[in-house]
Amino acid sequence: MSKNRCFQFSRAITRSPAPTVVDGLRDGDGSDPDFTTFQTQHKAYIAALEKAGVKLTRLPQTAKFPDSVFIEDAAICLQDAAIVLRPGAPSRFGEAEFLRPVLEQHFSKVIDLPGDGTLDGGDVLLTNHHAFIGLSERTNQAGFDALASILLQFDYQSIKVETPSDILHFKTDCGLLDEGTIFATKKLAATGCFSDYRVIEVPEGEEAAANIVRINDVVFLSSNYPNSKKLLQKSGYNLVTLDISEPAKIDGGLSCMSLRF
Ligand code: CIR
Repeated sequence: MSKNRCFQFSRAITRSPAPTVVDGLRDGDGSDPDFTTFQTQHKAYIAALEKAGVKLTRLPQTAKFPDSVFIEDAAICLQDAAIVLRPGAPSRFGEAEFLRPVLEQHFSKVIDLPGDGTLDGGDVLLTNHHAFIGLSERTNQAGFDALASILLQFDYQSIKVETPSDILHFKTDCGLLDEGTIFATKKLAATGCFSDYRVIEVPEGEEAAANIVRINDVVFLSSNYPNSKKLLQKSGYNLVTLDISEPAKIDGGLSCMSLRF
């Protein structure tokens, strides 16, 4: 096991947005993303991944699944194995099976989530030894049980968290900064789930900045959150800021647009 399997990555998988992304699921009735701007922002995200040192597998757009650009929700990639999930939203259910052949090209072991529970990758935060798994509208107890038993084989102890009900995914409100530090909203930190970790709280009013992603030496942060930027820079992190205004219109963040391993 490498020392920091939670953020040292050599590869990543992404999927290009399809024009149907404008029909992506969202909480509430916010405006549709602009497809052209979405594409531009996705390209910048891809360039940043490559600059961070990962070799990319870029999958083509899939009009059939409007939310498939948010590839993180369909699978979990570990060092030696991938887990095909069962996303909790009916329109996203087929994304996981659709991704399976690609995972088979990269991993000798591809495991299907057993049982009939549902679980979105956005509800799972991996550290070196723990898997925080948030119960949410998408992830249920059966999904938690199934994933926790698989992850145990790979030396992850799972920690179940009741995600506060107005948060879509567990990772909507947190992200890993380093092996011992988590950036989290006050609301999520208040659940007490991160008691074994140092928590840097997202500045008040900038909760949407919480979904950061650490890749090798850099931390991706959404642009337009100046207080978060200042705080993380002061704390010694090397930041890359990315404009994700269009994914954000359909509740997408930085972590969900790639699978890293
Ligand atoms: C959805 O509601 O499923 C998508 N529109 C957004 C998914 C974002 N995924 C994530 O944060 N892991």
